[in-house]
Amino acid sequence: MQIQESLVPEAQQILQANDRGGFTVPTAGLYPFQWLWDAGFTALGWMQFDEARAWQELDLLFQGQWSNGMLPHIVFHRPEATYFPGPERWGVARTPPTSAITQPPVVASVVRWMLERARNPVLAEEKIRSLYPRILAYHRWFKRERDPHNTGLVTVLHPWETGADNSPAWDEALGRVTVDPDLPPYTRRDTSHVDPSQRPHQSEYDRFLTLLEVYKRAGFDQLRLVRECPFRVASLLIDCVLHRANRDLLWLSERFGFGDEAEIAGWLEASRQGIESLWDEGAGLYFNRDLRTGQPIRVGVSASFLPLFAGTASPERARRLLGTLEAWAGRVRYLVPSTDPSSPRFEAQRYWRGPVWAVVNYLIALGFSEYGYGEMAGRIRQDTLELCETAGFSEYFHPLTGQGLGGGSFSWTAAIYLAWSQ
Ligand code: 9WN
Repeated sequence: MQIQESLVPEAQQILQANDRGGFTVPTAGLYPFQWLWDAGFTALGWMQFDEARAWQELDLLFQGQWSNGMLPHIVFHRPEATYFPGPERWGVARTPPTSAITQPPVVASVVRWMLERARNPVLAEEKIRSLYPRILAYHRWFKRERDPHNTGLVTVLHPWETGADNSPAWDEALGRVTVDPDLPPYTRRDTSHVDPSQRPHQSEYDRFLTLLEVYKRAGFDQLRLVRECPFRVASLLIDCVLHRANRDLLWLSERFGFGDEAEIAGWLEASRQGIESLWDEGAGLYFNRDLRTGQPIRVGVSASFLPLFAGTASPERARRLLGTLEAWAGRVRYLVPSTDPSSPRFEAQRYWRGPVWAVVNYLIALGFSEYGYGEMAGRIRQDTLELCETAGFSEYFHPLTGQGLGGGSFSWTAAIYLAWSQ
């Protein structure tokens, strides 16, 4: 399908309007700070028309990096009252303040894609030389503090870390978190910006906020939380994105002679086995895992296809995944719904329980394309572009009607449009 050229300037204008002087907010009001994986995709969008600004996005993201290497999921560069929970509730004493959890670690892959697209390779190399040690420290943190027993799978401590906050995959694991009877009172802000039918339930928010109190009581001690946190899952979104990011980090290490290849190759061998242990032969899909019970979480979600993006799946498993997605395609108009549309838990307009997300589509399409399934990759790309062209640059989209949902003028949706327009 031909790109409507007119939307390229509009997508660029969205990034410019959401620019707060070096970092880009996902959308004004609803999300007024810098988010980790949003920043990665947004940098890729900036790369299409302003390379210096693209690299700056990552520089500002790393202003939030902790001394132990952790890259937090939100950097609160400046105070804003339109979002909850803000820096006061997180209680992290550093400048700039941040949250205390992470998000899908897309940065190393984004850096590689930016280098491959760079028209100014001198600037790219200069930036990569400064970013590389910080990304390596971040990935070492994952290994040291979130996979201390070298299982090959990261322990995820909050649904927000997965990026897919209210996915039905987390229902039971989150349901087992007892709401803190002394939970300090709070007022949600998200439902003042977006129709509540498109957002998580109150019972989920009470548990999201309870987990913050758990971390604070533990002094943010990761090794303790990996043992004791009441919410502990293995998330395909985190594990597959991290695996791919480590492949790209290894590639950067080789290319620039940083010399870390052996260490990274060791991580990759463990995570390849970890991810492949999540395969379910009967379902023809990968499932997330509940790490408190050790049991697979048997609900198909869009992340179930990400071992293609990681590159860990065998050709046979890739073929099965294609068949599974073709079956899903028979039930929706637009790919890829965030939850299996035949699942009783599928909700077409509720956030991560059904809607289509452009960034996840980008990763899944790349995966299919790299396994030789160009037709499916093209279908996913075309659906995404069509959604933007008919509904605008929404946060997410209704998989049956194409209606735009959640926040509007959304940075990462515009960025994916730009990245796919070249
Ligand atoms: C919590 C910013 C973020 C995305 C997440 C998405 C949503 C936040 C929220 O918005 O999460 O991190 O408050 O709902 O789920 O993937 O990074 O766009």
